[in-house]
Amino acid sequence: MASSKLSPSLIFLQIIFLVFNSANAQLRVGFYKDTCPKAEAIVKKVMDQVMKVAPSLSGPLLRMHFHDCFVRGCDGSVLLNSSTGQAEKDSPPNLSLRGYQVIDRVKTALEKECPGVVSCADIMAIVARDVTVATMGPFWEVETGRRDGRVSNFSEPLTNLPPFFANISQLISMFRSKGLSVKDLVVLSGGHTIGTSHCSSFSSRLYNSTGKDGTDPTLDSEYIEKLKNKCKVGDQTTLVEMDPGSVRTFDNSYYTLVAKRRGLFQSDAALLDNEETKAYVKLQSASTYRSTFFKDFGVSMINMGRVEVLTGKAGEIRKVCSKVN
Ligand code: HEM
Ligand SMILES: *[C@@H]1O[C@H](CO)[C@@H](O)[C@H](O)[C@H]1NC(C)=O
Ligand SMILES: *[C@@H]1O[C@H](CO)[C@@H](O)[C@H](O)[C@H]1NC(C)=O
Ligand SMILES: *[C@@H]1O[C@H](CO)[C@@H](O)[C@H](O)[C@H]1NC(C)=O
Ligand SMILES: *[C@@H]1O[C@H](CO)[C@@H](O)[C@H](O)[C@H]1NC(C)=O
Ligand SMILES: CC(=O)N[C@H]1CO[C@H](CO)[C@@H](O)[C@@H]1O
Repeated sequence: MASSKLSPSLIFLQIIFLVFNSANAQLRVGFYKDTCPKAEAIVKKVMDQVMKVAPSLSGPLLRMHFHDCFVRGCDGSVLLNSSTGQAEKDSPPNLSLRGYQVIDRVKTALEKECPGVVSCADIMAIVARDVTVATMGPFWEVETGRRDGRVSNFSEPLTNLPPFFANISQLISMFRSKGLSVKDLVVLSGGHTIGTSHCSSFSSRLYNSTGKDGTDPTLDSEYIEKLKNKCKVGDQTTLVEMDPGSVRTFDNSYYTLVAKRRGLFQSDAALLDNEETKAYVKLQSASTYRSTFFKDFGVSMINMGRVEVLTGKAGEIRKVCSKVN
């Protein structure tokens, strides 16, 4: 008797719970399990092809997810085009962002299989994981369920992305403002184990700093000579490997470099100016056993992938990643 009286109210409660729950929709692993079960396999298939012919896109594609997440959250806004040159992608910090066509290619493949289902923001999160794996880095389960934003603003990257000359307090506070910890900062900086940089991102450390002959006293002097050979004053185009010798291998040698004062950017060197980040650099540089960094990187990438996301009914699922619907 009691149960038959109770069940309508239980159903009512359940409906309330469902409504409440979808309004507070969360990212989760396997979000597309029912709506596009092959989504991740399709991304991987395209990425396997891309990595075969253009392995140098691994760095730019990992970086792209970071740039997306730090500006308006991971909402795909970094991909939007502007006819008047006023989009995020037109802003100076984007300078070396490349690989937009790869995202378009993945999107086209997904639209064929399940039109209007998989967001561009999720594609970037999955691609960032896949390029990490392709460079022999760690695998992690990517949470999905992000939706795409409709706004892209030229000036926001300048205020939201940490600049290469950021000091440790700026780095910590910019990460904190995205809900990311000091540990996330030092772990995610390890992404600089792959990829390249333009001379212009560090040449002030060679020619226009506070030490002898304008060099940066926090940068190894032998390394400065090597870098000066590659980057002459005012060079805006030359690319330099950030982790020389293993630029296409995701490993912990970034920390060995930073510990030896061979981190390329001021922001890399700054990790030695805080007890917690310095301890992490030392720990990882001393170990040949890289699994703690690998495991940490997956955790911090998941944390970064949660920054200010649009879920549930917010935003949209773009049909073409460079255009709002
Ligand atoms: C902590 C603050 C960070 C700063 C100040 C910073 C700065 C930079 C700069 C200046 C470049 C070189 C751009 C160029 O001149 O071509 C670069 C490249 C790169 N960054 Fe960062 N970054 C930061 C964090 C991150 C994070 C969190 C990731 C990803 C987890 C990341 C991944 C990369 C990758 C993979 C490249 C190489 C891109 C390529 O090969 O074109 N960075 N970063
Ligand atoms: C968007 O801009 C990129 C270059 O940033 C270009 O390759 C692409 O064709 C543009 N897409 C559209 C739909 O205009
Ligand atoms: C872009 O963002 C800035 C700073 O948040 C704001 O002042 C400006 O109005 C925005 N521009 C557009 C076109 O929305
Ligand atoms: C970091 O840079 C900011 C802004 O330029 C400055 O106000 C601050 O004093 C610097 N902090 C350290 C520890 O150098
Ligand atoms: C050197 O740095 C100063 C400020 O620190 C700047 O005003 C100047 O333009 C820089 N010179 C070059 C050649 O970049
Ligand atoms: C790929 C891309 O859109 N790059 C742009 C980045 O921003 C500069 C201006 O700062 C543009 O000239 C590039 O075209």
